[in-house]
Amino acid sequence: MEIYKFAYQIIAEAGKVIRDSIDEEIQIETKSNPNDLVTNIDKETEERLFNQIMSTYPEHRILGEEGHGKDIQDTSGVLWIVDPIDGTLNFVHQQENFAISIGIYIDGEKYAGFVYDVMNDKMYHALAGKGAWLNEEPLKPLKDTELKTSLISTNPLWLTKEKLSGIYVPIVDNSRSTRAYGSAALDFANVAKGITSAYLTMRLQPWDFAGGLIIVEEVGAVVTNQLGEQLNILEANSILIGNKAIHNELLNEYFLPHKPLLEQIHTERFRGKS
Ligand code: 2AM
Ligand code: CA
Ligand code: CA
Ligand code: CA
Repeated sequence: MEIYKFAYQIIAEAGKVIRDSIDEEIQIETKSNPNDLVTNIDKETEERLFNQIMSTYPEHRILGEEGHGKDIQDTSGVLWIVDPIDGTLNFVHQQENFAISIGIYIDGEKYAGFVYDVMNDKMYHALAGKGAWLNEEPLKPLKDTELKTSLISTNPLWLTKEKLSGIYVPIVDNSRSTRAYGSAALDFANVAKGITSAYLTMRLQPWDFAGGLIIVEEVGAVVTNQLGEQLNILEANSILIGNKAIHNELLNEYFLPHKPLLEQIHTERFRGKS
């Protein structure tokens, strides 16, 4: 079976398993800090996807948030980048507004992206160069917008940071309004759908953006870090996505004027690290 159809099917099935068990008690553990949670469902979903991919395509490789492929250093062959639950805090507190996110890359080239809004049964998916869809419906090319008449999304945490507030506060202030959805993958899907015009955040991991990146690019969004640089799918980075006009406005009028600070932050946080 074509990899794309296979991926679609196992993601939809994994989502159904989560929906069917949504009222069951979950086991919650903390990771790096008291607000960084992981549940048995995050782990079981990654395990299920891993086992299905491996039994059908033993030669493929999988990088997942919850443990698989942490030693992967290169993009050769078919690489699946998996976030079994993106928006774990929403999953724990709301039992909705979370997604399964998968990006598939072949020898480092974009192949297919999936963001599955599990509780709403909305599958955002894209085949690189062929288009992007929400379930069966093609997503339309994005229209240009400007910040002052746009809804954007970010994580409010960045407004509380002393150095970064100088960059983030004017953006939030000059937007029509700012949203915080709590799932990076759904933030990408929302930009792809055109219901927000831009999404910006200081730090995402490869599994947060690998699927969404392919979907938004298919509808004409520009995807870079906050210095205007390309993302590397094996490295954490800052994120700036949006339709062409708002991406240009945000990059040139709000981020690049702070280039020395941003360079320093990127060097400290990301460069030379994986
Ligand atoms: P998660 O739910 O898969 O952990 C919340 O604003 C968004 O940021 C979610 O997509 C969440 O993914 C992600 N996130 C949470 N902690 C993060 C971290 N330390 N680095 C990068 N992304 C993170
Ligand atoms: Ca997590
Ligand atoms: Ca995530
Ligand atoms: Ca996750």
